[in-house]
Amino acid sequence: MRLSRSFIPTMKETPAEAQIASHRLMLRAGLVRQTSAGIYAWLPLGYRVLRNIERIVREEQNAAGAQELLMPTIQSAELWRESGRYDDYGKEMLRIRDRHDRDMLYGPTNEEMITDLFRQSVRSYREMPQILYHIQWKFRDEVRPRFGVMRGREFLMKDAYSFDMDHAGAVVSYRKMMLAYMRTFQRMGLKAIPMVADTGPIGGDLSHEFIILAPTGESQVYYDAAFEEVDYGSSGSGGFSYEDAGDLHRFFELMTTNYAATDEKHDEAKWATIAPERKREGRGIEVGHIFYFGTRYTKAMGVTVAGPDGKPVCPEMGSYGVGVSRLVGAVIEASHDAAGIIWPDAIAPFKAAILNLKRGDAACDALCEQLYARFGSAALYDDRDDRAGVKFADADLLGHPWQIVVGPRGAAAGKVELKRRATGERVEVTPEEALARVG
Ligand code: 5CA
Repeated sequence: MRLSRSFIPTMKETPAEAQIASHRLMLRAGLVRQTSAGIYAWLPLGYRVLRNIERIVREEQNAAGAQELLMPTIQSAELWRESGRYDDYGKEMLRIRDRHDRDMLYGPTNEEMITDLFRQSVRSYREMPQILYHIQWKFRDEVRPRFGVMRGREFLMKDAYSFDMDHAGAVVSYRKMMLAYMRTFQRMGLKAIPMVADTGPIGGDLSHEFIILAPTGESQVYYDAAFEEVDYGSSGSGGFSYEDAGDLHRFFELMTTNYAATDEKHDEAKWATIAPERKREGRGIEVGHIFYFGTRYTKAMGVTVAGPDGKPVCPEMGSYGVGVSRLVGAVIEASHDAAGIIWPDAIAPFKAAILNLKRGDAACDALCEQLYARFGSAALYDDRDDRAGVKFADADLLGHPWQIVVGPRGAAAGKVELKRRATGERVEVTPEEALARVG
C-alpha cells in the first residue's frame, strides 16, 4: 500500500483519554477509533493486525481438531432462561426487545446457544466427542470500559466448546485446548503462562487463565522460571501430539506442577519452597480463559446422547475463550518502546515499510517502485512528499518489523539501508539482500 493513498490517520499528540501505552499507541498509529464508550472501529492498519491474530488462532484451533462455525451475535432470551443465567447475568448483558416484544440479547458468550445446536443434532456416542468454535463479536456492558480494546464493551472473542461422553474425555479436550493456546500465543511472539483461576459466571470447577507479562497488567503474577524454557512446538513437528493421550498428560503435568498464580490465588507457603533464582514476578494481562464445567449446561437444558449400551448420557462440557481484540492491545503492551509499536513478525500489518527519503529523485523513485512491486501488499511504501525525519518517526510509530530506507546516495550506488525495528540494528545492503532478509 502507498502511504500517500492510505487511510492511516496518525496523531502527533498523545490523546488525553488514553491511560496506558497500548491505548495511546493504537490511537496515535491510527489502528482504531472509539465510536461509543468501549466500542471501537477498526481502521485498515488495526484491522490487518486483528485479522492476523484471528488467522493464527483459527489455524491452531483447526490443528487441535476443533471445527469452526459461526453463531449469531443476537440471541433469544429463551435459551438463557433454560440455563438459569438470564437473570444472573445482570447489567452486563445488553437486553433488546424486538418488534414482537420478544426478549433478545447481544451475546456476551455462547454456552447456551452451542448447547442448543448440539441438542438439536447429536444423538449418539458415535458422533462424539466434538469441539466447536467461532470467532464472533461479543457485547458486555462493562461498568468501567477502559484501556481501549483491552476492556471494551464490544470485543472479538474466539470461543470454543467441547462435548464429551465422560469426565476422562472432557479432560482430554481441556488439555488439547490448553496446548493449542500455548502454541497460539507462542506463534504471536508472546510468553503466556496458564494460571489456575476462578470460574465466575461461566461456572465449573476447573479453570485456567492465560496470562502474558506486561508492566501495565491488571494483576500481579508469580511463576516458576520453568515456563520460560518450554518450546510448545507446532502440530506435526515434534513436541506434543493432540492424538496421544500420554503426550497431553505430560504436557498438562508440565503446565500444572510448576508454580504459577495470580495474586487472587497466590499461596505464600508454596512460593517460599521455590528456589529464589527460579522465582519470577510481574504484572500480567489475561488473554485467554478456559473452563471445564461438566454437565452444568447439558443438565439444565436437558441434553442427552445415547451411550454404547443405549442408555442416555448427559455430555460433559468445557468452554475456551481467547480475547482476539484484546490481544492487539496486549501485544503492544508487551512490545513497544518510546518511539512506538514493535510488531512481532507473525502479526505485523506489513512486513516492511519502504521509506523513500527523496521523492522526485529518479534513482530513489525507481528503486522504491521496484521494491514495492516485489513486496506487493506485504509492504507499506512511504511515498509521501515529506521530510525524512517525519518518515522515520512514523515508521517507528507504526512498528513495522523492518524498514527499508532508500536515500539518494545509496540509491545511486545500488544500496539501501535495512533497519530492524526491534533492535534498532541498521545495515547497508543491496535491494536483493533486503528482500531476502525480510522474507
Ligand atoms: N465462555 C467463556 C469461554 S469461551 C468466556 O466467556 N470466558 S471469558 O469471560 O473469560 O472471556 C474470554 C476472553 O475474552 C478473556 O480471557 C479475555 O481475553 C476476553 N475478554 C473478556 N472480556 C473482555 C472485554 N470486556 N474486552 C476485551 N476482551 C475481553
